[in-house]
Amino acid sequence: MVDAFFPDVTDRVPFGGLHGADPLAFRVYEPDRVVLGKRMEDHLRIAVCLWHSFNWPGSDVFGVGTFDRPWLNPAAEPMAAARAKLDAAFEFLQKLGMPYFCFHDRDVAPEGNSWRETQRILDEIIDDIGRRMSDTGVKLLWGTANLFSHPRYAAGAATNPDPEIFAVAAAQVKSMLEATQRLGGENYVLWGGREGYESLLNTDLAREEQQLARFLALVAEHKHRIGFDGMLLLEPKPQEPTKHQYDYDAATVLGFLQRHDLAGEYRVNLEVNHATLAGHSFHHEIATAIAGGIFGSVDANRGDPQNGWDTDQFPGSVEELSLAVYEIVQAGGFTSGGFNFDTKLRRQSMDRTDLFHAHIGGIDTVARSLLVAARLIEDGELKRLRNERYAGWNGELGRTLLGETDLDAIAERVLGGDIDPRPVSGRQERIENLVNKAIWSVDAETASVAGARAG
Ligand code: XUL
Ligand code: CO
Repeated sequence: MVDAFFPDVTDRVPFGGLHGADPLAFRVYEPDRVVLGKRMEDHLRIAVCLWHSFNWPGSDVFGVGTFDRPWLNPAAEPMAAARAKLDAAFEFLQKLGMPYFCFHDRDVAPEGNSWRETQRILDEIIDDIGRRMSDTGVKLLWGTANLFSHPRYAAGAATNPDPEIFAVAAAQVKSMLEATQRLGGENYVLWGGREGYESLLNTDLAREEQQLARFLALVAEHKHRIGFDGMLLLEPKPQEPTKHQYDYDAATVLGFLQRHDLAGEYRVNLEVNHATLAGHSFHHEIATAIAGGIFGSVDANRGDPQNGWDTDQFPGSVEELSLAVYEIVQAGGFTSGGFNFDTKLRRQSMDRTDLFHAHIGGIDTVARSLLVAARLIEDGELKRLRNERYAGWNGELGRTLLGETDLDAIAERVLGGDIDPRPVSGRQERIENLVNKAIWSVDAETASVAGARAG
């Protein structure tokens, strides 16, 4: 392999097992390990994101970039820099051995001086990406358009008070949706970065909702016109950068889709830290989307319990992810979705090699969560206890209540005395113990089996 940008990692990151001495080896993630009859890689469908990992210099609101990223040198010629960035990203993807990546149009292609020039640049870069994909076998999990960085989008894209900005955003999504299709992308994501408000004093909520629905209907119509067969995914987030974003959480998105007859067209891409910002657990967001029939894909990361903003840290908590992965696997697993690492290094992690350490640890956390989920499914007790709790609904009374009856008939049965309910335990602590047991037993097994396998 070429060692242009990541000389500390000379070959593909190996599996080293729990006791392996190499910090640049996976301790749990083994793509070919079969879990519940399916390869780990096929369960998880992991993607690396190009924005935080390759297009962000480590700047924050108080300071400039700190990262060692030669391809982001502002003095470089823009097209040469864009190609160097792709060299770095594909070298990383190959060495990390992940099957997928995700990107925004603006992560890879700078804007030109006119819309026409911007299109020409994007076209050229998309061809370049296509060549690298066929050279390496890396695939595109999803593409998306950046409708939030340029000053024109300060007041939103689809929900902007100016229809000219709606039009530019629509043209941008059309071209990025088509680029995603050209690259064989498996999904297309719309995160409403600035679709929300800063102040209600200058905002017409009803009008902005209509605009957003119209925009999404146009995108869905175009998807069918061009025959793109991936899923369209909305990414809920409650706030940041705006004070309030319309795609607040999974339940809000579901209600919006149903109000506008779009529920058959869109599903959701759920992000861990966005769930935290909305005051939910990630488990809640996943379960809500599955129950509502709109679950699609995941952006893996985590927040910091002490911060109220989107820190996008690499996943580190098996407790947080296991139950979400349990719901996903239990519901049949991903179709075209996957685990996209929408994750940022800390600003002090300035070495290029830090990107490897961060992804390796995060991927191992997701892999361990899959093993815990599989343990819970194989054990069956969690499902059995939950089913048992609702068993009455399968009986005659339950079926009658959900079928043909009315309040008079129900009240008559209650008066007749054959209904005499006795409260029963929800057994929450017993069930929580089951989850902990699965985590501990996977840890014990990882220590022995994976250690032995690594030799
Ligand atoms: C922002 C965020 C985005 C989307 C893609 O919080 O998550 O990066 O995933 O636009
Ligand atoms: Co995201």
